[in-house]
Formats: sequence, structure tokens, C-alpha cells
Amino acid sequence: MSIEYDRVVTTTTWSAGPGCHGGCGAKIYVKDDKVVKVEGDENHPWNQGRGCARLLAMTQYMYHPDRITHPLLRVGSRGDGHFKQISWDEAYDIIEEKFNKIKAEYGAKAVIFIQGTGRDIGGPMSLVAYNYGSPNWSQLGLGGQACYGPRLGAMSCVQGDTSVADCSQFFEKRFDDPRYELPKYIVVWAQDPTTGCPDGFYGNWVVDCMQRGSKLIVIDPRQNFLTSRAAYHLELRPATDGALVLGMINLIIENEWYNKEFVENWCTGFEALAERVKEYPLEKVSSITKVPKEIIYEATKAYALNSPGSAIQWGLPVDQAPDGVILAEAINMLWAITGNIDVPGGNVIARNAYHVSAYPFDNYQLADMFGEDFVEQVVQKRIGSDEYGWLRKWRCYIQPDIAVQQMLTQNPYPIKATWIQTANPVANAVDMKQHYEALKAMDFNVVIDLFHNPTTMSVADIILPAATFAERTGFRAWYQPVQIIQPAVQVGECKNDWEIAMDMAVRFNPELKERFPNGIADYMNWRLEPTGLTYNELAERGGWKWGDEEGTAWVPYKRYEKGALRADGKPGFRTPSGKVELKVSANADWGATGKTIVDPLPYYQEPFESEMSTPEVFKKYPLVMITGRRSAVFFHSEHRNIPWLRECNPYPDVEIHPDTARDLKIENGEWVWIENDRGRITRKVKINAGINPRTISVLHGWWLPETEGRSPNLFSAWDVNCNLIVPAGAQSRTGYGGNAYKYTLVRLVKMEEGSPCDPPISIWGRR
Ligand SMILES: Nc1nc2c(c(=O)[nH]1)N[C@H]1C(S)=C(S)[C@@H](COP(=O)(O)OP(=O)(O)OC[C@H]3O[C@@H](n4cnc5c(=O)[nH]c(N)nc54)[C@H](O)[C@@H]3O)O[C@H]1N2
Ligand SMILES: Nc1nc2c(c(=O)[nH]1)N[C@H]1C(S)=C(S)[C@@H](COP(=O)(O)OP(=O)(O)OC[C@H]3O[C@@H](n4cnc5c(=O)[nH]c(N)nc54)[C@H](O)[C@@H]3O)O[C@H]1N2
Ligand SMILES: [Mo]
Repeated sequence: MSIEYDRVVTTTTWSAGPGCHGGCGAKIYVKDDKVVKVEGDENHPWNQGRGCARLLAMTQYMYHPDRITHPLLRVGSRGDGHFKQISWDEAYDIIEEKFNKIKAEYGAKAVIFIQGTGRDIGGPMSLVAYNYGSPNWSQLGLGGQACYGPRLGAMSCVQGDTSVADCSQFFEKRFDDPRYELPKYIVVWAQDPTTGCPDGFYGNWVVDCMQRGSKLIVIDPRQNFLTSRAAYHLELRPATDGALVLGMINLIIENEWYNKEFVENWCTGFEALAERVKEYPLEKVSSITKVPKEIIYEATKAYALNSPGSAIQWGLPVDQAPDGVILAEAINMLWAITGNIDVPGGNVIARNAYHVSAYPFDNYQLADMFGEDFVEQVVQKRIGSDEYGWLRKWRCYIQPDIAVQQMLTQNPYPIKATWIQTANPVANAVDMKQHYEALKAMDFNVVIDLFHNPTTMSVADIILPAATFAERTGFRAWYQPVQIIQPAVQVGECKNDWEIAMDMAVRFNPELKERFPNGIADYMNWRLEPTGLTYNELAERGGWKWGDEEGTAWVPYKRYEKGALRADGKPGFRTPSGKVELKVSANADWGATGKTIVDPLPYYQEPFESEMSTPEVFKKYPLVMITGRRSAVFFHSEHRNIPWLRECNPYPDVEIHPDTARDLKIENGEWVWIENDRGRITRKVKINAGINPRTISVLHGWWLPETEGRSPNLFSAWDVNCNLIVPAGAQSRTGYGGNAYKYTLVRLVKMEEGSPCDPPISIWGRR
């Protein structure tokens, strides 16, 4: 398509727009100060010109008639949809007054700061929280904090560092770098990378590797683009990955397919692990997982005998398995005993270049900014920290399942207000009704968003309009490279999230103004300091800097031999023993209060509700519902209002196998109820032979922006959103991981005429 434009701005996608975890280089075409087209930047080493549907639809997103472009104050009662436009100063005054009143009466910890997924909000949001004085911030509603946190924590305990599949992403010349070797096999474990590009990993890198010769082993209960091209597809019963991995480790040890040199020199606890996995012989594992024995055997052998030099790339269902942390530890051990840590084509250690991070402060930086006492207070007072050792030691979030209970009971101390920035908990939280009630119980909720949604409509008292990535400055530091976000245009009065955070942080702590007199410009330069460049200097050199100084912690490979990983500069790993721990000493610390005891060796835990653990419930609800596999056109609850994107997936549907449809006498395209004891939702049937007959799959995050937003309808969220029937309650012993996102038991019921969304209103013809 040829378009007229007067300038092109190159930038990095992170935060509002595509929604994702970012990283792509993008080109923004501007005409008369309006964006007319957005596409991938062909010069950017990350995505090399490619761009997803959500990036291409940016113009519809930015200039959508429903976009909120001014601060809004609720004027009617909550839920009736009446808001009035106010100025930024008025909005800030009201928030300052309300928050300070709460602080005076209940203490600053009575305000919870709530973010959504891995956008760039962690740093700025913690800036507001800590300058206000509250230790409490988190992803409220993300039961068990079950998104990447469990995997990151598990790796930090087992090997002291994060690893990712080596797709050459640590080299600027990418596949052409002479140090690089292609993975022989890539095990894609519970991930659909080409759809989601999650967690700093550009999914199409897997395809790039396949095109160059890597073979795939995919572990997924549903067929997709990658399973159809895999050498082995292990179509397991959902949430039984824990049994599978222990069975694989057992096979590898039994057959001596492991890497003796690496195990002897760099691991501890091998004998204990070998003993434990004997409890998982092939026969048993096959009967738990429903994967045929031969396939488990052959796939394990292919991976092990092509190692070192094969990689595992894993996804969200690992965290969301019944004990996500333990499963993640076990998978980490699998790549360790095969010698795949930090070798070309293996699971390469992933440190941020120059250790720059846009994300939360570590305790050292916190102490520098607020003093040791404050750090101690943050760590001790954080909700859930007396129960779970991890919250004190490792991650700075509060435990979200305990937090929602505390909002409802006001025990052990009152929670009175929330600050919600980049999150839509009423449409995304596990057991959304409970979260809706908890937020309604608050005296005051601030929401910073771009559109109305079920959360803004039902609980927001003030809404602040956020800018898209195309309208703002920022930087992205997630592995490689360190790169900046540059504004192309301004839309309405929308503001950069970082600026909003800094504005409020300064109001709560005027001293911050002395430290950062130029606001976020100074703040960013402070964060970017280790690169030796300022924001403006990065802009001048094209927008990014690649860290490639041999011998540093951020340059591969075999850093454990070079002494590049540990603070003391000695060879080895950043664990207490200096080795990869196959019997995990850190697990003992997680339950340091004595409330939780965590086994140092991996084990399998059956879902709390399943055909094996609760056969009577299974009789009533014989289908396993997988929720939230990613859709390329939606990001969580977003984009249902973007015509180009909604057209690709117009209805909230449910994928079911043809045999299941036949048994239930259900036709393709028919509307059905999906129900369990928690309630029921409605969906349109989409028959898919690529899903197991006893499993159904639905997308999460659904609401219908074209329907009535005011309570009680709330954009039909109560009718179509699966989190109404996904139960809450973290089951993982560490407080991290778990929840039935991928294995809720349900049944399908044929619907009588006149469903609440039969047919939903077509939105692309509306305006
Ligand atoms: N059933 C089920 N539920 C799930 C999941 C699942 O697999 N199944 N996945 C879970 C997971 S892994 C996660 S991480 C959570 C995600 O949960 P959330 O991150 O809360 O999900 P979003 O729907 O993307 O909500 C983000 C909100 O922030 C707004 N927003 C987007 N970008 C920006 C920005 O840059 N600034 C501001 N101020 N606002 C912005 C959007 O308009 C939207 O309203 O959902 C969880 N929920
Ligand atoms: N377009 C788009 N991209 C996204 C998001 C989005 O909403 N939209 N969300 C982002 C976020 S916050 C996250 S956390 C990531 C998540 O993205 P991923 O890590 O890829 O996770 P999912 O999409 O939940 O599931 C991946 C695959 O696991 C399979 N699966 C389901 N249950 C099981 C199981 O029990 N075992 C195994 N082995 N496989 C299972 C599903 O069928 C699916 O193919 O995506 C991110 N990227
Ligand atoms: Mo996530």
C-alpha cells in the first residue's frame, strides 16, 4: 500500500498498542502530525522487518473513537458510566488528597499498586508505590503470580540465572555470528511462541531456526503451526508435564544419556535426583500423561543424544501447573544434566546487557534511594511475606491470592485504595467475581488506561489516559539490546505512563524532584548510565546499543567457566553451592517461617481437580478446559474493539473435537453454555480436530465492547469471560505458580434459543 507521509520515526515497541512484551523495531509513518501507518523495521536485528497484526493495526488503536484522551472523574455511582472530563492537575490533586488521607488514617500500606503483564510498568509503578510509602504492589488477580515468575524463580534456585533457547538473539549479527551454532533440537514445551512472542523471546526465531535445520519436539495438548511441523509431538493430558519431565530425566539417567562431564564438574545432588526419578518409570508416566510410551522414549532419546546443543523453550502452562515452581525446577534440571546450559544452541544464560533494567529496583538500588530501614520495611510488610520466604528474598511482588482476601476481609490490616496501571483485573483475574467484589470494597480506585473496559466501568473513580508507544519516550532493556522508545506524535492529552508515575511520585515525595529535576528524562538517564550513553546519545546512534564485551556477564558462552556469573568472580554458578543444584538448597528458604515446607527434589502433583484426583467431580464435569492459549490478534483482554483484529476472531468461541461435538449433538457455529459449580458462560462452537476429545480450549479476557458497558452488563463480561468459572486459590507450596487456568473441569450444555449474545453486534460495520 502506498501512503503519503512527511516523516518516519523509528522506535521500539513496548507498551500500549500491540500490548506485548515488546522488543520489535518499528517504523512509524507520520503525515500532518498523525500516524498513517506502522510497520516492522527491517534494520532491526530483533524482528528484521516483521510485525504482528496488532502492530499493523496501530492506526485503528491510536485513533479509535472510544479512546480515552482526557483525565476523567466519576460523577455518578460506580457502574453507571458517568464520568466528567477534568484537567491533569485536578486529577493529581484529587489522588494526592485521597491517598494522603488514607495514609494518615491507615498507613501507606493500605494502598495496593496493581500492574498487568510484562510491559514496562514495573519500574515506574514501584517508583510511585515506594515514594508514597507502600510496600504493596503486584499483579492482582494473577493467581499464584503464575506468569514467568515461577520459571524465573526456579532457575534462580537451580542454576542462579535465567536461561532461554539460543536463537542467536544475543548477537547483533544474529545467525551470521561465528560464535553461534544452531540448536539441533528445540523442545517447545507448553508454549506457542510464534503467536505470543512472550517474555523477551521473539517467537518467529523458532521458525528461523527450523528454516536453517533445527528439528522440533513439541509438548502441547493442542495442535498448532509448530506441532504440525514437529519431529515429535507429545500430546499430553493438560497439567501432567510434571510427570513427563521426571519420566524423561529417569530415562536419560537409566540409559546413561546424560552429560557425565557436566554433571560431575558442575552439578550437585545428582544421586538424590536419580533416586527420586526412579519413582517415574516410563509405563507410569505414559499412563498419567496419556502420551504413548514409544513417543516419550524416542523424543527423550533424540533430545538427549543431540545434546549438548539442543534447547528447551518453555511457556506459561509450566508456571500454571499444579506446582509450577517444582515443574520449572525439573525442566531446568533436564537441560542441565544434558549439558545444555550456556552452550551454543542450548539454553543460553540471559543477562541484560550492561545489567540495565527498566524493571523493579533491586534491594541495593532501593537502599540507595530510600535507605536500609525502608528496604527492611518493604520486605517484611509486603502482603504474604510472613508466609512465603520467596516474597522476602526474591521477588518484590506481594502474593496476589492473599492480597485479594485481605481486600475482602480487611485483615490483618486494612486495604482502602488501589492504583491500577496497565491491568484489567475484572476481565483477567482468576475468579473475576471475587476480584470485582474486592475492588468494589475499596474507598478509592485510580485506573490508568487507554479505553473503557469492565474494570474502569465498574470500579474506577478516576481514569488517567495513557499514551501508546508511538506517543512516548522510554527505553527497553530486556536481555539485548538496550534500546529506546521515541515519540512520533501526541494524541489528545494522553500521557506517558512513566511521566504519570513520576508526577505522582514527586507529589508524595518532593525530594525526588532534587534527584530528578528534569523528571523522567533524568530518571531514564540514571537507569541507562551503565551503557555509558544517555537517552539522547542512544537516539543519535540509531536507537540501541548491543552489549558485546567479551568476558562480561552478558556475552555468551560458558560463562560459568570464565567466572563471569558470580559476584566473587570465581568460576561456577550464582547458587549457594556455586554449582547447578539438582537437589535445591534454596527450596528450604521458601518456607522459612515454617508454614510451608518445600521438597528440595522435584515431584509430580496431580491437579486439585481432575479425572485422577477427583473422579466424582470429573463424572459431573468431564471436559478439561484449557483457557488462554494466545490469539495473535488479541493481547489478553485488549483489541476486541479494533475492527481489523476483531474481524479475524469475531466471536468468543470454544474449540471442541468433532467426536465431542457429535456425542453432545452440537453443530459447528452453535452457541453453548460452558459450566461448572462456579457458574456458566456462553460460547460459539468451533470444531477443531486438532484438540483432544476430552479437552476444550477457550481464549481468556473476553468482553464485548460493542454491548452495554454500564453495570450490571459490564460489556457482557459476565456472559462470555471464562474467568467466571476458573477457580482461585494458589496450590503451589511456594505461593508461586499453580491455579487451574489450564485445567478447569467443565461440561458443555446445548443452549436454547435467545442467548445473550446471539448474535453479537458486528462492530466493524458500526461506525
Ligand atoms: N483464564 C486465563 N486468565 C488469564 C491468563 C490465562 O492464560 N488464562 N493469563 C494470565 C496472564 S499470564 C497474565 S500476564 C494476565 C494479564 O493481565 P493484564 O495485563 O491485566 O491484561 P490486559 O487485558 O492486557 O490488561 C491490560 C489493561 O491495560 C491497558 N494497557 C495496555 N497497555 C497499557 C499501557 O502501556 N499503559 C496503560 N496505562 N495501560 C495499558 C489495556 O487497555 C488493558 O485494559 O492475565 C492472566 N489471565
Ligand atoms: N498475541 C498475544 N501474545 C501474548 C499474550 C496475549 O494475550 N496475546 N500474552 C502474553 C503473556 S502475559 C504470556 S504469559 C504469554 C503466554 O504465552 P505462552 O507461554 O505461549 O502460553 P499459552 O499461550 O498460555 O500456552 C502455550 C501453549 O501451551 C499449550 N498448553 C495448554 N495447557 C498445557 C499443559 O498443561 N501442558 C503443556 N505442555 N501445554 C499446554 C497451549 O495449547 C498452547 O499452545 O504470551 C504473551 N504474548
Ligand atoms: Mo502473562
